[in-house]
Amino acid sequence: MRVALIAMLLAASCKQQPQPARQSGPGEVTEIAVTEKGFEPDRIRTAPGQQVTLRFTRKVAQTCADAVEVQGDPVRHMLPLNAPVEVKVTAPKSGQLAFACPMDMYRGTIVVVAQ
Ligand SMILES: [Cu+2]
Repeated sequence: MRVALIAMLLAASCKQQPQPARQSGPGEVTEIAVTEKGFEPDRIRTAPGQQVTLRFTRKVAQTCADAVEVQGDPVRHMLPLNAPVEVKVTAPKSGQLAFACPMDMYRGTIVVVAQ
């Protein structure tokens, strides 16, 4: 609870600054489409240690990205066509967290940005 509160306060105190386009805040869901180009967006910024919900929706039938795997998560999340699948991840304290299709051809990155 305390961590969530601090995260909310941090988010509130940052309101004056221009927000990056794909910032994922507390409790927010980040929509990620799977298209012929791969994951869109493929870069999501978030705060250190933030819980992030990624909602993947596969929009193309012919793609090898019919599932997604998140670094450090042993679960392969299947992505049925046009059916949103929510994947909860916790951002590391710094650095990045990668996600990719099972063959590691299409990739995305969650970038931790210190607030
Ligand atoms: Cu692939």
